[in-house]
Amino acid sequence: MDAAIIGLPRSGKSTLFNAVTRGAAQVAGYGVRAQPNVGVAKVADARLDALAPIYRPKRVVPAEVSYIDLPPPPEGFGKTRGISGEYLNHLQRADVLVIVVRAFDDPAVVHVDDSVDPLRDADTMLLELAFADLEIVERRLARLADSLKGARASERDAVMKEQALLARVKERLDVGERLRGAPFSPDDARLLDGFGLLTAKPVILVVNIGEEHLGAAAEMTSWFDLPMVEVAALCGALEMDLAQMDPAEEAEMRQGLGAGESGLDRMIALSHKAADLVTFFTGNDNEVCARTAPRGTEAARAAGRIHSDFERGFIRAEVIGAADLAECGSVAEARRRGLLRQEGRAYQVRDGDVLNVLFNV
Ligand SMILES: Nc1nc2c(ncn2[C@@H]2O[C@H](COP(=O)(O)OP(=O)(O)OP(=O)(O)O)[C@@H](O)[C@H]2O)c(=O)[nH]1
Ligand SMILES: [Mg+2]
Repeated sequence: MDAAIIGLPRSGKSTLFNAVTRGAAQVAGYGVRAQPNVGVAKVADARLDALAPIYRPKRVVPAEVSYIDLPPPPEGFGKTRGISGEYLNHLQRADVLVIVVRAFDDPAVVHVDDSVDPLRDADTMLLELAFADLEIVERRLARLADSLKGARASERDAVMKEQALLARVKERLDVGERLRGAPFSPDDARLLDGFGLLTAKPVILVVNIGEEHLGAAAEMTSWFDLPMVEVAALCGALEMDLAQMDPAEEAEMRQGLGAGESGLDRMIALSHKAADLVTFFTGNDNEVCARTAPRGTEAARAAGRIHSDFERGFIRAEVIGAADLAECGSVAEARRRGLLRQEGRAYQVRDGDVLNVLFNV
């Protein structure tokens, strides 16, 4: 799964990127950098931790989210066509958009709009996404109008249907509504998928707060009443420092600071949730893995994500909920209690399933 981190200049994108990926991207860049930063974050999952003692594996492998940290586009935001070209391509490729807004006070860090106002900045960024979509839709509508001129009667129907759909899309965008959650028929949704519209993507808003506001993080998330947007508040600078420490030291620091549950873990979990993935687990004495698949994925296909042989030679899967297995303490005990379900290739994998794939190639 790919998430793109975007936001106004100096909102803390690279800081957040370093925190989630435990990376060392350049912070306090000046907005102009040739290459985006790319890295991977591990998804913390208590269920995976609970499964480890059952298999006593050599490795415990968490699910991952790929993050790309994009420098603001050279044209800047706040005007139409801010998002275009290569920048647009990056955003179109992402499964989830993470918008960082600045809420920390620091006179040494200049804000592009001269004042700290996370609500305004969130609106600015969401508006930019809508502008980018309007561009795409209007360009396509112009092309369709052209193609209608020389079209044969047999082609006109399809063109006019697309025109009508895009007109509906434009109407929504014009009144400031995003496409995420819009009631389109499956056929229309499929057609729209091909356009890579940004407001159709899940959005996570990260409110980058100062250390002094850590106690009010939960309250600050409630300021943002944005439909279909998940909000997480965290202190980017602090999370970046914590990410460089070893786990024990980090836990101690968190406790001392009252930083509580990691805003970062919450953000990564939200990225995951927003993309509507289910997490399932596999285990043996070599490794215990958390893996992801789009909701509704059938068992054989999910098994193919583990190894292509598993899909080709899929016979059936033994399935048990991770919590049930952890409670049993061993696979043998789960079997004894009759808790292992036998599921066929069309079984839709559920969040939290532990899968043992039986296959034959
Ligand atoms: N006090 C404070 N400063 C922060 C925080 N997060 C980021 N900063 C500072 O803000 C400045 C910009 O941070 P970056 O992470 O480089 O921001 P960016 O959005 O990647 O910036 P550009 O890539 O230039 O657009 C740096 O000086 C950071 O140290 C924070 O939570 N608290
Ligand atoms: Mg940066």
